[in-house]
Amino acid sequence: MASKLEALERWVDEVAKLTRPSHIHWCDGSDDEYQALVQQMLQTGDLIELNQQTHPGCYLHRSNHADVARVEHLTFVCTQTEEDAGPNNHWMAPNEAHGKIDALFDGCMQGRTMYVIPYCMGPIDSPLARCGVEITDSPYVVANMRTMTRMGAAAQTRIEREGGFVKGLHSTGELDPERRFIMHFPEELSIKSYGSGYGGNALLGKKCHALRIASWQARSEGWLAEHMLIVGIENPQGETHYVAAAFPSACGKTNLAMLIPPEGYRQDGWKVWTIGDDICWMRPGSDGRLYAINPEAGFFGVAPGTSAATNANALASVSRDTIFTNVAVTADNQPWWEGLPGTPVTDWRGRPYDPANGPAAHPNSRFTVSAKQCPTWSPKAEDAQGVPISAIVFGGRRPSLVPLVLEARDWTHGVLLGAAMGSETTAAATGEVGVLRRDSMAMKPFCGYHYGDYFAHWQSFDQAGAHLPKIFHVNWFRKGRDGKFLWPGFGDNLRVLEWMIARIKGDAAGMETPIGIVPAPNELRTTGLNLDAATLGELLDVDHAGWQTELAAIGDYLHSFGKRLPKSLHVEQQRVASALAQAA
Ligand code: GTP
Ligand code: SPV
Ligand code: MN
Repeated sequence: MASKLEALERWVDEVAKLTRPSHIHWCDGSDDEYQALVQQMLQTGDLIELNQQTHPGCYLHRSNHADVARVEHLTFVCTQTEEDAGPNNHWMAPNEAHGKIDALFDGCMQGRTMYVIPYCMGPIDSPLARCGVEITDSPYVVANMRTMTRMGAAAQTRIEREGGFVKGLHSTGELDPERRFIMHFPEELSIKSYGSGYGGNALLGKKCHALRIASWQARSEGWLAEHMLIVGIENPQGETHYVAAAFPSACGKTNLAMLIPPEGYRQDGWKVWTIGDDICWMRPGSDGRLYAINPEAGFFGVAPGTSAATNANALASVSRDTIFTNVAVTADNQPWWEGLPGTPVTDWRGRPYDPANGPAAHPNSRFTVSAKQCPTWSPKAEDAQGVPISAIVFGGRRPSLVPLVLEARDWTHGVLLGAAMGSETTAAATGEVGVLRRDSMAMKPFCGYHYGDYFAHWQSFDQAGAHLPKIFHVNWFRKGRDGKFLWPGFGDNLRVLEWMIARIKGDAAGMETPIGIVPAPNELRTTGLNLDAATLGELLDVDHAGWQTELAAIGDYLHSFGKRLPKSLHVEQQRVASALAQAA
């Protein structure tokens, strides 16, 4: 019998003919392999050793200074018809795309080693998990993929058993922004990425596979691939509710996934369990509930703002065996970023630190660390069946208008809340920061197909026999007249999650408004918080006139998806708009 690895071997041969490497290395994912890669990168300067007394096993990578974030304008979804990619994606015809990018790959690995990385997204024995193979010429990518995925021999065995896998071809190329493309071929289950060594552009298991390609597969197979954290909230009675939350890039997923309960809550026995911080794959179980896995095995987290006060669990996680990318360094060679105590002496580009050059750490500087190093890592993260989801939460950076928390009346209203999401842009992608844009379900950069079809897919889960999670919308980022955040955020976000769980259990009445249900007076626990009644009122206020304008804008936005938008969302938008008109 022909080995099912033949397809893989054939593809590796094809790629080698095109890129012409001098060596081919099949990654087994072992410690020895990792250590050898680290030694090699220390020699080439790809990695810089950090203080091994304070940070054993920690290294710094400085990427090219023009290659520090995802590049949405160079990211394409290449479906046969433009319509299938939708107005939410940049599109190129598959033939044209292959031609353009293969010309760049031609001979690009001469004199270099080509690494073949078999990986599994999700627990290796999970029916929800999916495998892929990334071919790359970047040892930095190999090292990161080892932390971020189940990489190596076990994944290769699963591929041999199943046959199918997602093909990802990557080269750092010349790191020339003029010769850079991130291309997706969902119909071929393949990805080609050239000219960037950075995060979501280069670690193809993450955004390219686990979101853009997986969302396409999920649609035809009846599941969901989402840009969501997964966190378990254990109450003093010992019940754990799992929450999946979609916030756009750099809008608080990692922080919520590993939050530390406020003091009073800790004393009462509240606990938090981390399952995932960026991506969630979920599907209905036989009981009608949605079950979720985290397809990743590590965190590629935003460094700036991570501190003992905001995210002590992340800080503890990165105290050893971590790769830092584009952070600053202190006099005694410790990693440093804005938000940490101490003083930087060298900035992210390796220059002597000078405030005139901007922040010492790049605003999108990151840490790569195994999820197992997180003090709140949940053993359930390895559960092949996934965890049952009690609540889905949407949210974004909205300096005004959007209240702290809102509950959807039903699934369709919840899908509308997700579709209507807006958020200020962040440093996670190149381009202007702080611009408000629609980012439906936090998937604007990651949905591998037409948003109209995607909303219809979300709607398709609302069936007889389904026991779907309640849907909420949150906004930790409302600002007062002084420009400061009104809500303390971070650990105190548990107060909002507590209210959600009370709603799920039928223990809180809530208060109806035209745009959804908000906490009734005194339902949000604020003991121990330095928050006056007026500020709380502002956080929960529903400005009817402002929302009428917002609903009109949402209507226009939905309209842009044309015939593929499910009618039910139009109807829902009109229902909310007329409820607002009546209340005015
Ligand atoms: P990606 O990895 O890009 O998908 O980002 P993310 O959604 O995981 O965001 P992350 O948790 O890393 O937070 C991004 C930034 O927002 C950090 O600088 C945090 O300190 C800050 N942040 C997170 N949660 C809160 C919050 O509740 N309130 C405020 N004010 N800032 C927050
Ligand atoms: C994001 O931008 O949402 C990230 C970082 O999680 S990256 O892997 O670069 O996509
Ligand atoms: Mn993300």
